[in-house]
Amino acid sequence: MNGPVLSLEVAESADREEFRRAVLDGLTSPPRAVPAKFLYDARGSALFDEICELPEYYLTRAETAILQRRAPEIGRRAGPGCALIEFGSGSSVKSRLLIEALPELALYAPIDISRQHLDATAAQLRRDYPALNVAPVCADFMGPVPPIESPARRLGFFPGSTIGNLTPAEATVFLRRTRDLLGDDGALVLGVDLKKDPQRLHDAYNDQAGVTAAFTLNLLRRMNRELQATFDLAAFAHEAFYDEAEGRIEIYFRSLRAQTVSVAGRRFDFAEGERVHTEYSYKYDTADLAALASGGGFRIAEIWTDPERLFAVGFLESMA
Ligand code: AVI
Repeated sequence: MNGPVLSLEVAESADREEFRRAVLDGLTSPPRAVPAKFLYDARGSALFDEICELPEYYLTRAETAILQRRAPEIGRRAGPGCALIEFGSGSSVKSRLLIEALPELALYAPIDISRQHLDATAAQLRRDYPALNVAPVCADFMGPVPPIESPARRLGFFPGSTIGNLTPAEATVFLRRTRDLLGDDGALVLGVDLKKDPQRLHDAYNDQAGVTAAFTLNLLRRMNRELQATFDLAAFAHEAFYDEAEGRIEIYFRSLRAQTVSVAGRRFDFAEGERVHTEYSYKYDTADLAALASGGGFRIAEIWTDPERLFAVGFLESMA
């Protein structure tokens, strides 16, 4: 009777062990880093939702406006009866724009690492679209995804410039795997943040209200709670800047003084000013996007941008 609860507990302890290993590895070998995916515990996900509403964080608004305007064209390009597969679906807010625009949609398969998020989202979508076949897949989209059973043409959806959080090498691996999942006649709707005035980029990751700082420092809170760490949150600061040569935002937490912190029973010394990397957020221009697409096995059929050219949504088709 208590099977599902038990399996959730097993999954939680496996997640915690993965977190423990990643943090210990990341703090032991220089340059120190903790993978970005660990930023998204329940509080981190809620903080990220707040980031999306910030005046400085134009990405979500710009992309939503593009999708609203271009949804009919996406529907025409995709054709009737396709299966929509979303990578890292979260609460599937943007996917609703596509669900409503895709004619005779055969299936919607949101892929997300969080079982709770996935189940809640699927239940809500089934209520809102009773005729829609919702087939959630609980998986890390960066790893192998279990097979999705549907003979329909596949349309992938990877919005939010989440691809920007991957290094170019990781992004290429992701796209190649996605190309295989989508098949020879598949297509991918991909959102990317565009290169622009560095100040505008800087402001988007250093908001006045300090929400992005809270998002970064929440990782320390999570280590304290889940790994019995002793981080003093007041002794570390969020740091984010745009590296123009690399075309990416880099995000770190920085030690404000020399200190020793215990994590999962191990002690780590931090020098004053020492940084631990948490995120990259790569920015693209159209040439970067074309190179990224072709390296991943796709050709660009269309690129749409907003009037200020802040953000781009590409319609990519599988190359044979
Ligand atoms: C999820 N991802 C696309 C965000 C970004 O803009 O790179 C994550 C983020 N980190 C701080 N602010 C936003």
